[in-house]
Amino acid sequence: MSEAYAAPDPKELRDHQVDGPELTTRLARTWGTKRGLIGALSTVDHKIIGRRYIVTAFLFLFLGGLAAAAMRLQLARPESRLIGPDLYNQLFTMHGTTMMFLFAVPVMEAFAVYLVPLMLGTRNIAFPRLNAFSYYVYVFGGLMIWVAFMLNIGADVGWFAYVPLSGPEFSPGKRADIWAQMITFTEVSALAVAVEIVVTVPKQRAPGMTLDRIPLFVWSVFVTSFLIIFAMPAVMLASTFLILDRLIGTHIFNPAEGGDALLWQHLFWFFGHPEVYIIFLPATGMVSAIITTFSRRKTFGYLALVLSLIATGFLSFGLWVHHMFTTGLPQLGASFFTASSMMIAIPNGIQIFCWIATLWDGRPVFRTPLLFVLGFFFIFVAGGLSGIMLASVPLDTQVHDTYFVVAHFHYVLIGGAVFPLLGAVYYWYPKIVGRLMDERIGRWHFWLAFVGFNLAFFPMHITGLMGMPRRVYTYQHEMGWDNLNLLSSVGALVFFLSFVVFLWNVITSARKGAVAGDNPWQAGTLEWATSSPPPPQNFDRIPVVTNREPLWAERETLSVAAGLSVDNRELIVSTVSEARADLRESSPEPSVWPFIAAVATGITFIGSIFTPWAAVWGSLIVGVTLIAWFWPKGAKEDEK
Ligand code: HEM
Ligand SMILES: [Cu+2]
Repeated sequence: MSEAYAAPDPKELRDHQVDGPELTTRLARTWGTKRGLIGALSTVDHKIIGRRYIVTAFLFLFLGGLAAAAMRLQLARPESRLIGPDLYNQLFTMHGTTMMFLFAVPVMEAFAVYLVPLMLGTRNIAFPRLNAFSYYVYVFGGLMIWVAFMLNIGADVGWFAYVPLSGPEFSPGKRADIWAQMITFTEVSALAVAVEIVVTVPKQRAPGMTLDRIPLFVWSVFVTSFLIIFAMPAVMLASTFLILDRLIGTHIFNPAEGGDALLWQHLFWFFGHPEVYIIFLPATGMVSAIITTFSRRKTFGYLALVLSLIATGFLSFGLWVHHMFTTGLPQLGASFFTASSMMIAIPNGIQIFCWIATLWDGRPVFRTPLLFVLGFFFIFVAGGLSGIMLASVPLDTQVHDTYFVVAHFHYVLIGGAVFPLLGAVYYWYPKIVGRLMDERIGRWHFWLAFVGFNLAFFPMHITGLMGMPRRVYTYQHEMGWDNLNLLSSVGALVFFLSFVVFLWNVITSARKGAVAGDNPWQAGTLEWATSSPPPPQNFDRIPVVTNREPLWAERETLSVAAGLSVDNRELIVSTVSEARADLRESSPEPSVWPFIAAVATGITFIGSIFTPWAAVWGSLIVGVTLIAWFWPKGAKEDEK
């Protein structure tokens, strides 16, 4: 954008020329968000967008949880007639799709959008308008699939939508079309956020934040963003092929016409396996942050942790075939993927070792965030063990598509991601809201969640070994699975109850919690160097970093960089490895066009479910909104 290159006005006010409250109010005016609906829709503040993102993702968790509750209610008794097979198919599809596409990935990106600029000591994320756009796209995509479900045209082909079942022959009607377009659509949003992070992390770090001083949470979302950039296009390609097969009669997945049904599975799992790590890696970043702060000690093995993140990222792409062991692949290939599936246990093991060493060596303070991390250890290790069992072809062949698998991946997903995430909410809530969450209710929440979770999912290992297949809406009394299923359902109920307690804590603490102050946990990283909640400009002056935990090293005397404009949105662009301040660049102003562009994109995608021409006309409209979005407002200044 041209305004970025406008020559600085020598008369303009810089931040070393004003001080104290005047500096704060002037910067807040420059970076603030306008009041009213238009202001809310055009904001580009990463904190406002991040907060919305987090809340929206938790709303989708609630919807996905409702679907799970309905399933568990149905499965509580044998031969139950509560829910028929058709609705059950929709329920597990909605549950899986919502949890994976609308909750787990977005919530991690949401935390990144909120935290990364604060942790890096900068004033906004790179491409703030794209950030706004991606949030709206995410909301519209999620709404689209849930509205379809309410209208009884919900997807019913599973979150993996295997062809030919999801193809035109076996899934007539609009259900699979809606699913396919929603996937492509929401992944646009995931990709956009990944791109923002991949640029923000190397280029916008506070002066002095060299590569080995980047907080581990930032490293984790940085690596994750690359996984998103490489993995998501595979599933977008797959869903686009699917809609082409369904809508305009191509035969990409149709073997009878020279297509290939297995291609779907390869594309889907090339995305689907890294997906697990897209969810899990940011969670490890959260774990590292919490462990370091609450054991009051520098993270043990920082370099080993960073390298494990990167190694996990690479390895996760070599594993997709273990989801396809029963499709009759060549023997040698299967052996290779077995070996690499087991190999991924190595970096995971290293991470766990470093965390335990940090705790061991420190003086751990057992507050709620740390409790959730300990719960994570326990559940995740159990999930890892059943995973190693599944990585072997003979066992996988036995328990393939049974509840053993359901048990395994809930251990990994909930233990590996949801527990750290809940810890992260307790940990960063005071920064975001300005008040602490209640500790006593937090403990209740943790124990209900921990007990409920294990009660719900541990018995599924056994029902699975006893042969209960997944994705069945009922079973017969003669099979002998009654008691275990009832136990699972009761456990699920307790688990849900824990979320009610959680919600209660979140809501009441916003008004009645203890006022947090800047740094209630005495943490070491930069997000705690500003007030809680942070002002629109994040920092009055950009900190200069000489240490991995700057707030531990020089508590009161953090030095600062000076020279940024007070009345224009300027931020520091730094060099990639040494993070030397390189140049000043202006960050885009608020604009309502990303919102309008998202609406136009949404209409295009919905239209294309009904006619391929919508893609053509829609693109034209989207093009117009993009022109308005990028229209150079700074042209006037250039002329000066
Ligand atoms: C709130 C507690 C949860 C309960 C009680 C629950 C329960 C279930 C059940 C019973 C199924 C099996 C459906 C079937 O095969 O018939 C299932 C499938 C699944 N769950 Fe969950 N779940 C929960 C949370 C989650 C979370 C947090 C995630 C992801 C982050 C998740 C991801 C999935 C996936 C991907 C499937 C596979 C869906 C499919 O086969 O299409 N679940 N869940
Ligand atoms: Cu996998």
